[in-house]
Amino acid sequence: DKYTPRPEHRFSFGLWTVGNRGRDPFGAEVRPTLSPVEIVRLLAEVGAWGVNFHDNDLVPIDATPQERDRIVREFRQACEDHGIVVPMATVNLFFDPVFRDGAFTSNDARVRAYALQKTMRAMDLGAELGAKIFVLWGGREGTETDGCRRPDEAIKRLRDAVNFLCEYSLDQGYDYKFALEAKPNEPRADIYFPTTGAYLAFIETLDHPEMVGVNPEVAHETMAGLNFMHAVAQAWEAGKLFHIDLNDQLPGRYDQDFRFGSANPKAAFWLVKFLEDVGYAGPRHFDAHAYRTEDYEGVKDFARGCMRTYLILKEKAERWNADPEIQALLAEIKETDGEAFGKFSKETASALLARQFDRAALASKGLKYERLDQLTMEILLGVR
Ligand code: ASC
Ligand code: MN
Ligand code: MN
Ligand code: MN
Repeated sequence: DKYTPRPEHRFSFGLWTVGNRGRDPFGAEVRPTLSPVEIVRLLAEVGAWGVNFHDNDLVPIDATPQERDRIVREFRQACEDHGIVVPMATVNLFFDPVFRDGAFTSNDARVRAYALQKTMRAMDLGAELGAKIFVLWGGREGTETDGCRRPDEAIKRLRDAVNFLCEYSLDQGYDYKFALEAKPNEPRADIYFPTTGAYLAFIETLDHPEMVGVNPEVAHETMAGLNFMHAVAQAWEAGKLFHIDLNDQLPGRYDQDFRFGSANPKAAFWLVKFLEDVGYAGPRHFDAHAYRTEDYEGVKDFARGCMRTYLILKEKAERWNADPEIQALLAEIKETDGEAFGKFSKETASALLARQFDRAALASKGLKYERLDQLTMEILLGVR
């Protein structure tokens, strides 16, 4: 039907998402391991377009070069057999104990060097499989005690690492776009660069700012108590929305990574509407996982649900854009939305200084946003 995912929707999942085994800080795995090849088969079955991975989702950290080559060969074959592409790759700089106090920002220069080497190898791996986007999520780049280092030192270390990696990508001809992913906390008590906006400011200080953008995640911005769509809009407006991690999250909780749209469907609606209205053409990546209650079939329900909800909300956005009453309200709002002051000149400035404003009149008109929002709700609730 019309909610069936198709390749042009560019829906992707990480190996670690549908492959998530339900382990949490209080309990062990509840689902068996799926091999990368089995995950590719599952993704094809549910109708996804792409698969992404951290280096070690695909190749175990201690694999020999021979094992690596066999794994890559089999994975590539599975992707070809099932028509699944690899749009993005990333590096795991958080799981191994060596990164317990950070990777690129560690105080130990040997750890920083190892993190860089591991990332270069992950870039090699991604490039071999066709990835054009490389995500960096610094899960361990943070602190429990700020006695350990000054945060501005951490910023300098991260800059040195990203600059090095940009040069490596250029030198190898990989043509990567890097996408930096913010998160405020978890697994560290505090993580550096807690929001997408923080990364947007940092990017401008790099040697190759044009190669680096952001990968905002619904859950992460929501954990910080922020409006995710606003963060996405800022990234988009800056030309920096290189990738996106879709999932869902209730504010004030642990990192939930719920099925897309399942916690706050209204926020998900505004997000989908934004992405579709502006014509975002990148991958729609789901960085989420099934509830711990689920078995293999439940994992498929989870994955299908992410994509189906996206497509339902996309249809709702089209309905919103075509709704005559909503359009009439928007036209009313737009009525006095013209140029406010133009470009600065001595003339425009003195004209503006001389202008009289009737504040009371300006403040007296009802804006009908209650009506606008109720119409939105009725579309979302399926009665309009
Ligand atoms: C990533 C990414 C995250 C984390 C997390 C790992 O690469 O985007 O949010 O790693 O999903 O479990
Ligand atoms: Mn998350
Ligand atoms: Mn993520
Ligand atoms: Mn995550």
